[in-house]
Amino acid sequence: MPSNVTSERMLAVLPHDLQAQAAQRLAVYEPVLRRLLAGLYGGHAGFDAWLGELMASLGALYSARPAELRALDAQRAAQPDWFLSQRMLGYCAYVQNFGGDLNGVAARIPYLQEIGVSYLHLLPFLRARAGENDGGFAVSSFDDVEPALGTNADLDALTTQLRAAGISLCSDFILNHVADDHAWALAAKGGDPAARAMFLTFPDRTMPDRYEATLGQVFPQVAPGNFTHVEAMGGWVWSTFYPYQWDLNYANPAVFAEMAAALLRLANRGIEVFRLDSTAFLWKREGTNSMNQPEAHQILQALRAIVDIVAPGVLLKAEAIVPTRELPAYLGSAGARECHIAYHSSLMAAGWLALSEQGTSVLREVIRNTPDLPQAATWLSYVRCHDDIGWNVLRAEAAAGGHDAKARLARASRFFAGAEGSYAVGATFQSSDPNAAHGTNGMAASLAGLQSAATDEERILALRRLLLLHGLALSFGALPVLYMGDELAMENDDSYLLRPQHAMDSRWLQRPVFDRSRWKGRDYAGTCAGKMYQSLIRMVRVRRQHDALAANAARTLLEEAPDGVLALARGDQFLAVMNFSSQPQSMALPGRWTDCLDGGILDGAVTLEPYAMHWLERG
Ligand code: OTU
Repeated sequence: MPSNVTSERMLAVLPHDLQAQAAQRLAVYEPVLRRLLAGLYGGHAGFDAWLGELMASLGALYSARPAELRALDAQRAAQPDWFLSQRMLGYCAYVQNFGGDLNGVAARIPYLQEIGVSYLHLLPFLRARAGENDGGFAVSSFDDVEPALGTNADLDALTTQLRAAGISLCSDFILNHVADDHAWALAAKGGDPAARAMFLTFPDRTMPDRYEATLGQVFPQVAPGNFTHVEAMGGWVWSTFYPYQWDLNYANPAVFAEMAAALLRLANRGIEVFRLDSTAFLWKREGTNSMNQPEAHQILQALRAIVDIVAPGVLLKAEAIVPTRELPAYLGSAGARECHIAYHSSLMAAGWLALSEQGTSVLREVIRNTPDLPQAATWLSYVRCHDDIGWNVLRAEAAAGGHDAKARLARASRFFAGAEGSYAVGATFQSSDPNAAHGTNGMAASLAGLQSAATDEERILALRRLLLLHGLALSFGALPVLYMGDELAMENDDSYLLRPQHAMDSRWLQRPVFDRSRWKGRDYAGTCAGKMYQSLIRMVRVRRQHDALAANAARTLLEEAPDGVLALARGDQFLAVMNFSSQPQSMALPGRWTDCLDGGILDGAVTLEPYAMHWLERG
C-alpha cells in the first residue's frame, strides 16, 4: 500500500484541526512504521487491510488524546532532549507500600517535591491476577486500575496532580505476557482460536523440548522451565516467567495492534513514561535463547514510530536485563529510533561488585563498554530496584583479564548473602548451586552493612557505602532513579516469609512498606535515616546546579586512579572520585579543585577515606 493511502486512513478519522499536525508527523514517521511492520508482518495474507485498520485505530486514539496532553506533546517534540537535564530525578515505589493506594500516593507529592523528584515510577497498578501475581506483573486488564489500589478516576486525578507538580508518571507496561486470567487467556482456554493465536501454544512437548535445548531460565527454582501445561487447552503454553504469566505471540499482527492500542489508551490517561517490561523476550527463535532477537528491536521501533506520530510527549523505557554489549541496541542508533531510556543494569551490578571486591576493575570495564548514545536517549542509573541484583549480566566484564567469571560472581553473591565475614545482610535469589551466581536480594542499606552494624564506626562506614553507590548513580550521566526507602536507609523486610503467596520469592525482602517514623525523623541528623536523607538531598541539590552532570554531558574514566578508586571526569571542570575500598586511597589531581559537597579545597592531590566520595569542581 503506498504511503499516502496508509496515512490517509489515519487522517480520515482525525478532526480538521489536528490534520495538519498529523500530516507533518506522518510524513516523517509513517514510512518508518510501514517498513517495520511490513518486515514483521508483510507475509501475512491481508497485511494491507490490517495496516489500514491499525492506522484508523491509531487515528481514533490520536483524536481522543486530551488537549492538555497534546500541548505537552508539542512542547516536548520541540525540545526532544527535555529529560536529559541534571534537574531530572526519578523515584520508584509500589503504590500499596508508598501511599496505600493511588490517592495516598497523591498525598505524598509534597515529599517527592522536597526531594526534587520529577519522575515517579509506580510499580504495576493495573488490574492483576487474583491470588499470586508476581507483584502485579501478571496483568488481567490493561484498561483498569487494580481495585485494591483505586479507580481509573483516581489514576486520572493522580496524573493531573503529578503533572501540575512537574512530575511525570511512569507506569509499567508489561508487553511480553499477560495473566492467565486476562480475557484473552480465558477465551483461549474456552477454545476460541483467535484468542489462542494470541499465545504460543503447543499440542505436545515436541516443540517445547526443542526450544528448551537453548533457552535460559529466569526463575529456575520457583518456576523452572519455559512452558506450562494447561489442562483446559490440552497442551502447553509458552511462559518464560511464572506459569500464570503467558507470553504473547508477537508473530501474530493482532497482538501488536492490541498492545499498541492498549499503550496509547494509558498514555491518554496521562501516563508519560512506559517501562516496557521484559523487552528482551518478545521474539522467539529456535536454536537461540530467544532474547534480544532482531525482531524484538523491530517491534520496539514500531512502537516508537507510533508514539512519535500519536503521542510524542511520551517516553519509552526499555527494561532489558541483558549483558552490556546487548544494551545499546535498545536505545536505537542514528538511523533507527527505539527506546528513549534503558536500565543500565550492568552499571548497577558492577557498583555492588566493586564494593565486594574493594576494586573497580569490572566497574571500569563496564564503563569502557558503555558507548556514547544517539541524541535524546539515555541510561537509567540506579542503586536498587524491586528485583534482584542479577550478576550474570557481568559475565563478559568479570572474565576480562583471564578471570573465572563464574567463580568471581558467585563470590560476590555469597558476600552479599552474608558469608565470609561480610557486613552484608541479604539473600541469594533462585540459585541452589553455591558455585553459581544468579541474583542477590536485599535492601541497599542492609547490603551495605547498616543492618549488621554494631558500632557507630560500622554505621558510618555502612552509610558511606550506601551514599557512594548513590553518588555513582547521580554523577554517572544518566537519569537516576531512587528506590523508595533507600533515601531513608530502610532495611530488609522479612515479613514476606509470613505471607504464603510471597514466601518463596525473596525479592520481597526489598519491598517494604514506607517507614513513616524514619520519614518523620528525616530532618534529624542524629539517626542513620536522617544522616542518609540529608546527605542524599545535598547531592541531589549539588547535581542540579552542574550542567556537567546532565545525562549526556561528556564522561571520561581516569585510568590512573588506584584500583580501589573510580574517578570519573564530567567535562573538564567536574570530577567525581569514589573509594570502593576499606583503605584510605590517594591520588594526584591536575590542579586545584573545590569539593562541592563540603566546600573543602584540594590542591594537586586527594586522599580518600574508606568508602569516601568527593565531587570536585575545578578552581
Ligand atoms: C521483570 O524482570 C520485572 O522487573 C519482574 O519484577 C518480573 O517478575 C518479570 O519481569 C516478569 O514480569 O528478566 O527483563 O531476575 O530481573 O524477572 C525481564 C528477575 C526480567 C528480574 C527479571 C526481569
